[in-house]
Amino acid sequence: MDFAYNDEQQEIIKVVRDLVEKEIIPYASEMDEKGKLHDGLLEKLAAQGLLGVAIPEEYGGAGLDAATIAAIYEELGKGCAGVATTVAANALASYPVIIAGNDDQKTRYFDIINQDKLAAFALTEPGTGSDAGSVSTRAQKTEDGKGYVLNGTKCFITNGALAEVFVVFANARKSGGVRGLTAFIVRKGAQGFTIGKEENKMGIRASNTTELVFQDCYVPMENRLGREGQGFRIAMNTLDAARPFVGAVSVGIAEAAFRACCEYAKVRVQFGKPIASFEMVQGMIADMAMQIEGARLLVQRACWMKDQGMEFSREAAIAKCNASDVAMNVTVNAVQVMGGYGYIKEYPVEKYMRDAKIMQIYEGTNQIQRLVIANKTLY
Ligand code: COS
Repeated sequence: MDFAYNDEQQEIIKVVRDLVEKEIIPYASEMDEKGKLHDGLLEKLAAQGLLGVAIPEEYGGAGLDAATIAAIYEELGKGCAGVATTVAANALASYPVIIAGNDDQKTRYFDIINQDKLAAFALTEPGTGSDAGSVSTRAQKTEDGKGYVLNGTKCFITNGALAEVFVVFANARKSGGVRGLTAFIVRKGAQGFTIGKEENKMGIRASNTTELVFQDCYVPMENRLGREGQGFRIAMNTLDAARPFVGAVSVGIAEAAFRACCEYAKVRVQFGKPIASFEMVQGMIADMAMQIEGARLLVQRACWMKDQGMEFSREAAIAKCNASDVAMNVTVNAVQVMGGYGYIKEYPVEKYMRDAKIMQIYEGTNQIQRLVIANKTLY
């Protein structure tokens, strides 16, 4: 067992940490306020290869293992979870193609991302959240059998208005159900495909979240990923792969909030002493430290299992669920330690608290994670 990052991982972490310190932290509050990325930031993230971390090397990506990707996302999470979400959505949208794409699809799709473009994963709909199999966007095969026509609306899609390319899940069976779910690659600007309303969110405000609307949108057969009806399995495998990364961003948020409140506790004097010297505050600090260390290890274990080629969907759910609960708990307590100063926007911890909340919701609510964990444990 080895708990240390190797030299290459340490080098990558250092590069990302520098980028976070110079290009993200100084603008995090402004991005949160404005609800968008700082001008030029995307290009800087792309220049470091951060949009293609999951893309295999033979297709021009970094081909990093999951453990290294998680370490990168933790660093980004420390800086701004909205930025981390934007970048991580590219990995989320890369996995369906890694899992089910043929050589031609991989070449075409990854070429787009390698040109510093964003991608998006479109599963969720207004009526389809936890029950992922209930997708009502319809994919009707054309009479000549050469393609499909998509009709329906997706919602809460990260990078919706920014992405150049999308993986869209639609049902090829009129009767619906998980066995009809099918995955498609759709390009921005495809006829019949428009970007709907942009959401005004509580947290991760630097990231872009929109609806996607498909009205008689034609998708050629060569853009279907895998077989008709294979979409549910592709979506589940993708979410398994991506969930530890939500855990990693959560650890980053928790770590940033933890550091901020520790620094504050050491200089905030009440009753003639720094509040860090009070045992009730120390108890909170110790609990936060234990939770963060544990969460990081569980994230890294899930990634390690994936990298070893082991079955890891239970561990992915554990990593995501635990780390996001930790992030919520730690950020709430960081605000508590900082009192009134924690509650105002002059300090970053209230943002961490807002950002942490979505980690318990997206890529499968923590109720769904617990369901997966219980089912995989019991049966
Ligand atoms: N990997 C591979 N296959 C999986 C799988 C996984 N992780 N989870 C389920 N499957 C397979 C099952 O084996 C089953 O296949 P068979 O019918 O051949 O046996 C099929 O998929 C249906 O599985 P199940 O009956 O368990 O599906 P449910 O409809 O009950 O849904 C949950 C299962 C709830 C786990 C799933 O819908 C889910 O993950 N929901 C959350 C969705 C989500 O994360 N949304 C976030 C938005 S996208 S960012």
